[in-house]
Amino acid sequence: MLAAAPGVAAAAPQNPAPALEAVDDAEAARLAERVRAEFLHAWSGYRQYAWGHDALRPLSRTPRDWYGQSLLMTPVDALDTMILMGLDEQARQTRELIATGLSFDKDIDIKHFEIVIRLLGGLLSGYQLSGDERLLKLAQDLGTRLSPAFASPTGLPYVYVNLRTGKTHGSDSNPAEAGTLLLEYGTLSKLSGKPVFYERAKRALVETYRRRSRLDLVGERFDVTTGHWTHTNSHIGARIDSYYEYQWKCWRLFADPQCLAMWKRSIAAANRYYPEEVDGALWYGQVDMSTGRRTGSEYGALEAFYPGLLAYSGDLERARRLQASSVAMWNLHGIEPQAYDYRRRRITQPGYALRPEIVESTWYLYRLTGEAQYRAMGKKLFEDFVRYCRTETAYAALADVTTKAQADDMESFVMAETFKYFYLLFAPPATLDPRQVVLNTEAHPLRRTWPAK
Ligand code: DMJ
Repeated sequence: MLAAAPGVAAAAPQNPAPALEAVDDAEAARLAERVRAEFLHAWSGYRQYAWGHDALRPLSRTPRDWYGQSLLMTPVDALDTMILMGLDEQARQTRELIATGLSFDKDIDIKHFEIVIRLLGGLLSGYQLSGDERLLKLAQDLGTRLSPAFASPTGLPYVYVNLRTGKTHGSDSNPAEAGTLLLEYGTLSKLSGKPVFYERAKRALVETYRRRSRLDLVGERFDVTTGHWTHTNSHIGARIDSYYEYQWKCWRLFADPQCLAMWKRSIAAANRYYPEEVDGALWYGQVDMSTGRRTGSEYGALEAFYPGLLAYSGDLERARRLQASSVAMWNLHGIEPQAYDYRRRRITQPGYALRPEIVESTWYLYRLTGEAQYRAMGKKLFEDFVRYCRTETAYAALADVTTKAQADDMESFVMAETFKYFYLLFAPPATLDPRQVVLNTEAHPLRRTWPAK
């Protein structure tokens, strides 16, 4: 019996997964072409109905701007995907739109974290892939305008900053928002020769880590002015997820030994306290950061990034097992929910926001193990994704994975991440080698072009 509504029992995901046929290289090449065509389908919808705006609302076919004025969120997020896909003409037009049409001199209070991972990350990778200096100039201007965010009594960044005045507000923040900044600001430092960007972002990560419990766990929310925890739930999901990701990736990109030291302690604690075995399957749930006491058994679309991170950092065994659980959760309804209670076997948040994390993990696992099962898995994910989320105009989120009712939303990360990871999974390996570049949390590839320490 499949769940009909949130809170209704779903089939057990421990049922054996249906056998998948291997994808050979010729089929992979065809799939890469299909992914490219579907990316173009979504892009043409954006072009036709939302050109110059932040995003497309795919059902009403209307544009959406996050702050009333556009920051070209979708074009900046999409640019490096176009370059990697060899969509040269689309990439050229998009680069021109950004270089001539994007200005940060706007009296708007923007969300620091989102703008860093999407725009700063996208401009830097766009610059590295195209050599267009105008993108680097925009990144420097943006980095400078965002910098007041760090001027709190603790060095933990405020949530909002005004792009024109530098005025900040919002002190209710979390480890993901404070700890997922260093790849972007650090790269900006290396490319601009201004160490201050690196230093501020590193301090934010260190200040978060410093506040860990004696179990080496962090909580879900803190106040940036006092530095005190306000919610002590600890897990790998929303508000914490990429705090782990950046400790490892900053070691990879910058060879900063402090990042490696933080990573080692953090990941050891995460792998000790979060996992649970249920009917032979491995899941990661919630615990209290101070006591390690279990507080919840939810796993979902965001948590599905973790197998990829485990694989990337060399822990293939855990990665394989947790990926099997992610895919089992996906297969319950042919699309994963935002959150699933694996003990009660209930969907607790039924939406699907076109999220990339499960595809991201599939790609890392395929590239790092070379095992055929991951390309086959990716093919199934892609077919389901197209079946349920494609619209006449573009792609739409699902309001409920059990009914497949669509929602009027196509986040820019679909263009930056979801299509990119699908493409990379099927494209020739030389398109992007995870051993040579580091992808930020929005899948913008960053390359070390500066001398190693
Ligand atoms: C993206 O903006 C980033 O991947 C972030 O780390 C988490 N959420 C979305 C995608 O789901």
